Amino acid sequence: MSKPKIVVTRRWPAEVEAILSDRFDATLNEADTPMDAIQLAEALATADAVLPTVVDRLDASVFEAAKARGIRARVLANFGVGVNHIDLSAAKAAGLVVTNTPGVLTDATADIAMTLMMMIARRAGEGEREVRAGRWTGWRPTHLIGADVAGATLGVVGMGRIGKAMARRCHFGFGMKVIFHNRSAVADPEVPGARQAPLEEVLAEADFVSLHCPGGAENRHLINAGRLALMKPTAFLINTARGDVMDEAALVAALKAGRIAGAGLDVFENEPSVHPELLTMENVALLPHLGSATRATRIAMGMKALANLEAVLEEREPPDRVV
Ligand code: 8YV
Repeated sequence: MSKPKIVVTRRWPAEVEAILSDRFDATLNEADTPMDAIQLAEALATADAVLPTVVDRLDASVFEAAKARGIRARVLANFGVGVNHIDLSAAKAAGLVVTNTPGVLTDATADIAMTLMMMIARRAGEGEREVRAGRWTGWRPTHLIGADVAGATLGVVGMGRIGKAMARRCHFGFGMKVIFHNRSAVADPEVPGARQAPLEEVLAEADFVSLHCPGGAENRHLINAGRLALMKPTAFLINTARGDVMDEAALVAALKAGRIAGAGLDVFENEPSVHPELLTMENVALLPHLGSATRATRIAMGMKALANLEAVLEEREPPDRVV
């Protein structure tokens, strides 16, 4: 019996690619270049499964183009938890199961949110740039004074797995208070004293607001000019969720006007481009979407996608079905 045909849209960890090549007739992306809409439609029309990542824009037109040729694929086993790059209703209508990889990237992503929080609170990027540029003139009492995290209030927007992991780190590790917003009631926030509140209240009270809600239409520009205006001028915004959750132009305007103190960003509205004014701001820390970028996490993500893919192709219910 011939092996099922799969298309892996980007390079995956070598350990996982080896398993995929062994078990499937796998087309790997040796050059690791992003696939365009035509290539994605071709993959859906010719393979039994497609394994995309966040950079593959699987919108309705891609499914239409594939349908015109006849869709062969039965599953989109996404490498990652966020699926806002996939038009889920178009995928479902095209007869595809969509799966993701929740759970395995929780700690790695919360760690990057922590990294950004510390970078912006203690002006680490600014200080590092100064040292590297040979501009450091020596210690002085008023040099690069930052903000304390101990005793400060963390505001979590989206108290799912990653939001809770961030809250635990901040509370148990750094002695921070936690207030959070979540669209449904959270029975166990896993942090003593953590209080669920409307978004506006969280924004107004927090010293560090950290975004952990899904991207996509429902949360597009959730953090807009009006909501940024609710934050304290001394408060910082951290985004490790999705770029479209915040209005990047409104964020730039708020930073320029000093309406908030700074921002730590791992995700952007139009990755990999970053609003040019953000690049010039010292009170902003910028990372290239590193949330899940640890070796063990990326392998675990690949193995989870593999388990989902195999389940669908073997006509079992996949562990992480999205639609
Ligand atoms: C991934 C992420 O690296 O899982 C997610 O939603 O944002 C990242 O951790 C990326 O999405 C891979 O597709």
